[in-house]
Amino acid sequence: LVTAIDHVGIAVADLDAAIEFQRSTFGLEVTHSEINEEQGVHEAMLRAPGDAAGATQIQLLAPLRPDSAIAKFLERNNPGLQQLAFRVTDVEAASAALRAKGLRLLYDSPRRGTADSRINFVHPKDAGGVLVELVEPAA
Ligand code: MC0
Repeated sequence: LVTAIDHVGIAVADLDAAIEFQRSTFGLEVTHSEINEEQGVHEAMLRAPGDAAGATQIQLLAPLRPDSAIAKFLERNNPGLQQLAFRVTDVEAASAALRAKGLRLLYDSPRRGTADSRINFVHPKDAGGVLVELVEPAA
């Protein structure tokens, strides 16, 4: 089902401060940044300098508004790991396969994720307490 670990998402209050921390402390580099209105996030993707394209990245997620998933997460947990994202080749097929195993998917049909990927999520209560994202990268 899963072809790679696409990224690990960290909820942060201040995106610029978090990028600077990852850069100056661990030497990570920003590869991409965007605002996703539907998800209510301003996000940045970072990678280790020695990694090839397609390697697992770190995603920093800052809230755009108080009613967003990230704002709610920060209120409840403070900054920290918010999600684990698995890469798949077909997000609809992967979601259907997981539904057939009795797992709850958050969306009936995929939504738009980073860089025009198509995404869905497995409810954390059905995935060992971890919010699992399924990512089908843009063609
Ligand atoms: C909530 N829970 C979590 C969790 N969020 N557990 C692990 N990891 C998380 N991130 C737990 C709560 O503590 C609670 O446990 C239980 O799940 C259900 O909580 P709830 O009150 O019913 O639900 P909410 O309101 O906390 O929402 C959780 C939910 C939400 C996962 C449904 O965050 C959501 O819709 N997430 C999907 C969208 C998202 O995360 N967007 C931001 C990233 P107890 O034990 O207290 O019952 S956007 C993104 O990722 C895009 C840009 C991309 O990568 O392409």
